[in-house]
Amino acid sequence: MEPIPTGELRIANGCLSDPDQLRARLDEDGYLYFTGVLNRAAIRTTRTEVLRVLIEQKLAHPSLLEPVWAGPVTAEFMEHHEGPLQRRLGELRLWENLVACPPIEVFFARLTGGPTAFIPLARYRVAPPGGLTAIHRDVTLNPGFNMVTAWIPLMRTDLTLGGLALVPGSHREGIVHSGLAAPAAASQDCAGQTPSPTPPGPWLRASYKPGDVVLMHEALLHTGLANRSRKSIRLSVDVRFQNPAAPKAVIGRITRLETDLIYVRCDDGDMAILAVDSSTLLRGKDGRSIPRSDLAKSDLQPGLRVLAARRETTAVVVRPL
Ligand SMILES: O=C(O)CCC(=O)C(=O)O
Repeated sequence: MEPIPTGELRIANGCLSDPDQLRARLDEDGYLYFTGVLNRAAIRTTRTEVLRVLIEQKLAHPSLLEPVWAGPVTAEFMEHHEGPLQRRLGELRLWENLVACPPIEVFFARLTGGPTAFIPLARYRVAPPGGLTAIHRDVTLNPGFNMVTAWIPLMRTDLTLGGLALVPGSHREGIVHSGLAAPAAASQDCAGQTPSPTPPGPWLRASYKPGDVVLMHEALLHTGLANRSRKSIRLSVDVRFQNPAAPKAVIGRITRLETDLIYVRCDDGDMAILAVDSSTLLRGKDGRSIPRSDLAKSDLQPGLRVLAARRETTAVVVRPL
């Protein structure tokens, strides 16, 4: 069942100049909600580019002013169109350009105390009428990165359009790493994780505007509420970055496999040798988890680009990029 939000997110703008207060609030609530802090022109550019692709793919009516759904029903969209859409949006490097926009880069750098270590785990959320995102914690299928998610609305998002809702403090509940498989490629970052029944709240949300951003602890329970409009599409993007103290994510191409070892030539030129043990979450191209005994015949083969988190020499997660 979909949660019913009973309150509003607490605005953190007042703490922006106080890193200790920001850290304390993120530790306490598991989220930070800032309003009107991201450069609106850059947000508008991202939204226009996303909408252009939706129009190209015949999923939106051909008007760059308003995102109006022209695609199939949600289930069919998720099954057949979401994958190609994400791939196309990925090729355009929209989120990379967004966070590289100088005022936005400066905003994040101020929070992280230096250049922000974004990882390629971003996701464009395109919610057609009826569309929602299952309740989940980002860490479950992507453990080990020690990351924060930044949820960025690309348009005004009121209760009718749905959008992000979360349970404050839920990051402190203790996490179950399910190692669970995602049942389909469509929603690789949350499918298969819906706790049932709906966890008790309180669930909080806000009426979001372009320029707002919500930062979330990786273990915070959250969801994308259903888009209850008749024809409008809800657009947002979520980007993720690592805690500056975390071991740097491994990003590169697998060059060799040995029993319980994966060799990755990293984009920065380093060679990472990742040990695989019973705690490692190996994921295939469809998001499903791969039993360690199946590694040699899995998607994780030499030549494949991957993203991995490690604890010392042991891989926590290895997944295709
Ligand atoms: O926008 C949504 O639908 C949900 C966003 C989300 O789940 C996330 O940022 O991890």
